[in-house]
Amino acid sequence: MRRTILGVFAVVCFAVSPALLSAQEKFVPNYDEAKVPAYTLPDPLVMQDGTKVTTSDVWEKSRRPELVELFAREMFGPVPANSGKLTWSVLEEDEKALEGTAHRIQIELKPDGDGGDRRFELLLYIPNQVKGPVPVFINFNFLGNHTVHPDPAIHVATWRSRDPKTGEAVVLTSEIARGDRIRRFPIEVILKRGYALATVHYQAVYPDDAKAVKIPEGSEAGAISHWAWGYSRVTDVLSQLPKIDREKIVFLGHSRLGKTALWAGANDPRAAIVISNDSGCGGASLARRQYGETVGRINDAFPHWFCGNYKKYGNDVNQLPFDAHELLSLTAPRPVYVASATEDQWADPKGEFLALLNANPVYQLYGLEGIRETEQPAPEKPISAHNGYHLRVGKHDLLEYDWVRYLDFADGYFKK
Ligand code: GTR
Repeated sequence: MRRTILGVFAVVCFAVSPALLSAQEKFVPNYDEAKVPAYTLPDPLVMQDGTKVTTSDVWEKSRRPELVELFAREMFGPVPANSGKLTWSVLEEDEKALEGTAHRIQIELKPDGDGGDRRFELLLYIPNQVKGPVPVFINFNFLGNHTVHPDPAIHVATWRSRDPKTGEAVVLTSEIARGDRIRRFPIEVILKRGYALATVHYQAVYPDDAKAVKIPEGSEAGAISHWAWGYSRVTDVLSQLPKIDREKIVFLGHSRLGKTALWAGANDPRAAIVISNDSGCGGASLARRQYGETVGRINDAFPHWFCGNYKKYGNDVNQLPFDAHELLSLTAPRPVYVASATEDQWADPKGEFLALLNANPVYQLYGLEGIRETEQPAPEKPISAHNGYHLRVGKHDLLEYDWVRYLDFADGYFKK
């Protein structure tokens, strides 16, 4: 089989990058729990000026905005504003797609405003067996809409990126990759459960290219904020579709897109549930543990994901005015779900669990029980109260096992 440049690109960037890059840069991750340094987490319920937050009202009026502003200024840069003008049009649709089980719609979005001159395509599948508006998962994809399912009608993605061998700017496209990423998108399973799926190729929204995207010093938005902007523009469109229940929109993302889903959900109240799948450093895992990938390492490898100010913390993570538990708490009072994988030590599964645990006090302000367990649960023993967590056996990935947990969790919340 002919391998295209896309195949090579995928292998280099998504399969072996942590080990490869760390060897090149001589970064040695710590995987020894005994070597995790002592640390003190910032208290989500204490304002920068020392005032204690004791009510949900004060949280919403003062502390929450303070934290959003701190994350925007010191880590991600603000999510670009939208002028409110959003042009979109249906490029293709089939009410009897996937053997009659689904309504497939491919929509072109041309948002206006600070987001700039962009155009990207949303692929949407809505289950046919359900009468009335359905809940929807938004989950952006890494390699193009046509990689999420073998459905021959899905438009093939093309995007500008870099030839991994020569470093030259090229336009990437690949028909061979059609359906290659189906393991991350068990669409039939999702549809059977009565949920719609909305996906967009993340690089159609904003390039993931450290050479092309130069982040200045200060707080200008990094790539994660631009991708988060994309989640909100998709929400703009979904909210206008009669077949979609706009009160039941779930933001989900894997890895760098898990970081994105958390930040997008923090900024967009229309996300009813936020799910972080293996998001790790810069997402759900506690930076102060310095286990696996660290703030210093992520800034070296992916400087364009975050704003310039974040670089200050590479050598002294304890100076960060927040940690991941506070990013998670920005979802409150809406539920947040965090998932880890046993072989994804780079993302620090324990640090992901501890961040969720330490978001509990914010949920308690609302009389909600975040999670009950204080110890990380055993592999494949999912837990949930208002929030949820599981540790899947296996590698850094988003698989059907994870999806079924998310569907169960969403059922529990939406069907109450
Ligand atoms: C890794 C990166 C992680 C994670 C992952 C991904 O190379 O170190 O933070 O985001 O990429 O997005 O696949």
